[in-house]
Amino acid sequence: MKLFNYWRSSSSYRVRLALHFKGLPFEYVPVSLITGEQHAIGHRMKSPAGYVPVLEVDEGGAVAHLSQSVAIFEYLEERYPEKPLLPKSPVARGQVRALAELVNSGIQPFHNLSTLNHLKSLGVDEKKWAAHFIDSGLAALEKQAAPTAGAFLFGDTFTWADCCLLPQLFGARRFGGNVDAFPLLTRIETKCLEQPFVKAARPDAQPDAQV
Ligand SMILES: N[C@@H](CCC(=O)N[C@@H](CS)C(=O)NCC(=O)O)C(=O)O
Repeated sequence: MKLFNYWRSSSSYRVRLALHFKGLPFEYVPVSLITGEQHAIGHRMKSPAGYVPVLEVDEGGAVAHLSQSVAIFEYLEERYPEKPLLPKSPVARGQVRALAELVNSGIQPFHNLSTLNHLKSLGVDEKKWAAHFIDSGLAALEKQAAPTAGAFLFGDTFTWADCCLLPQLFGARRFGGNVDAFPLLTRIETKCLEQPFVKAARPDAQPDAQV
């Protein structure tokens, strides 16, 4: 598998977490969002929206390009079920998916690069906009996770919810968010960061990192 991604992109970080958790080898292909490589024709053929991550998979010679981190989670879960990132019961699976979607569709799109660039062009203070949605989204996540959290965001094993949490807190700090306001989320982040597979997926450990 090849992962077209960018070290600081939160959706890319989510997929790296899933791949490293499952112990799946992959080739890291950097796509710089700073120099605009996501808009190059070659990349647009893989992701017409011009987004990372894109996972290239080769199923017996049939090459496919999967975009959207949660759709990639689904593929990895079905294709490599041995180390699951979802619990067993249908209700628990729904709850984990809901936590992941709170981040995926309820927070990240509001601070995506193209969203912020467009807001800026309209004269909106894009940093205030981003901070608002990050803070309100994390507040909702803290509340929604509380009844079912354990050592991790859902129960006592690492799930898709954690794959979304870590990059979102990383992004929140980038945008100056006050993550200390969310003690449950930061407690779980500390636990996650102790895991060796998480260390390998972190933005600062990637070959294109500029830290
Ligand atoms: N919902 C998508 C989001 C993909 C996405 O928004 N990627 C961002 C980086 S995190 C991107 O490529 N942005 C480039 C741009 O906006 O120009 C996912 O989960 O993969």
